[in-house]
Amino acid sequence: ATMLTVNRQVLTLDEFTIQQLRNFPQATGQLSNLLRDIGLAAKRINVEVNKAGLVDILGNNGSVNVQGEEVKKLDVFANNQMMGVLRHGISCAGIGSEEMDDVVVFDDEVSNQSKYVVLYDPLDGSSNIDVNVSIGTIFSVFRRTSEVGKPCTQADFIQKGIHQVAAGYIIYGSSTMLVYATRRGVNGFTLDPSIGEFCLSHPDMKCPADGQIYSVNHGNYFQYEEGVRQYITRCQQKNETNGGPYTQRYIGSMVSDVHRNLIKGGIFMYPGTLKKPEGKLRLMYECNPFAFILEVAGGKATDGKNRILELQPEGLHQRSPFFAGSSNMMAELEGCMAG
Ligand code: P6P
Repeated sequence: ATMLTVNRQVLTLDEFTIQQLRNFPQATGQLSNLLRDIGLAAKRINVEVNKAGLVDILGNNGSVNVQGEEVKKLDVFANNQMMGVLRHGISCAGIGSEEMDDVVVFDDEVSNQSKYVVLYDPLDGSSNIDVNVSIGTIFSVFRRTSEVGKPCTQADFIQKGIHQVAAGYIIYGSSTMLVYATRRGVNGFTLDPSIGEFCLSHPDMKCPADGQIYSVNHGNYFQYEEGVRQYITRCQQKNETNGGPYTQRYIGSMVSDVHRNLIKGGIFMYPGTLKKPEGKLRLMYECNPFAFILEVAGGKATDGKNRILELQPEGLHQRSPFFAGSSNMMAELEGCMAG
């Protein structure tokens, strides 16, 4: 059983991951180290994100990333923080980032001995930075398939989501939270600035099977396929007699929308459109991590037809339509999509 407190103190992330290690002696501790490293990067990113409004760190730095999007300085900073802690740690052989065309193989003596690789979006929702809307960091951890001791390879990163060892996100919101899942469960930690530690605030998170919140960008409504439009209409027609009324919430920051639905129940949709049939969200470092977290918490995640975690990736930055959240809401959506 997981202790929630030690001597009546709330467990910190470090104590929690070490406790997990004690409960599973066969573990090498590499994953615990990795999660602590990510927690450190998150604390450093959090400091800069909370400096909203200071010109020197906000605004565009003029460059454009592999997605063709204007890069904001905070994106670059967050990317460098994640890469820095993972490269200097002892548990990661290389990384793939939303901000960089190709994977970065660390290829040094210690890193090559690591059994994990990490994919991440260092600061998702960066278009929200300048308007002070909550943003987040998303990460996905795979066990490498290449030989430990040698440099990792591109193939180590292009794996089905079902093979993720862990996945999580940090949300820089009214409080700063780190949520991560392994097969054993989903746990949420809230940053306590007075001690600079993430503390276990949401043990064993579960996504309610039912919800009354649907999240979608109505601006694209007439570009969505018929089944999606039919489901949206159903949401709008819910009332006290059929499990409603529903409310529509769309923050435009995936981490915020999915985090709220994970806690309260709900469904998040980023469907394909006529212009972008594959949708906008990235499979490897947005859809896969959230699909893993939601499934461990009892929810579901599909591309409209297939389970996200079963999709065979082709490339690092490919997109996928994304529907995810409460299992009963997903079942109703699937009924509409089946036509
Ligand atoms: P749209 C933010 O830019 C992001 O990548 C996700 O965080 C968010 O869910 C989505 O795009 C919003 O996209 O097209 O609805 O503005």
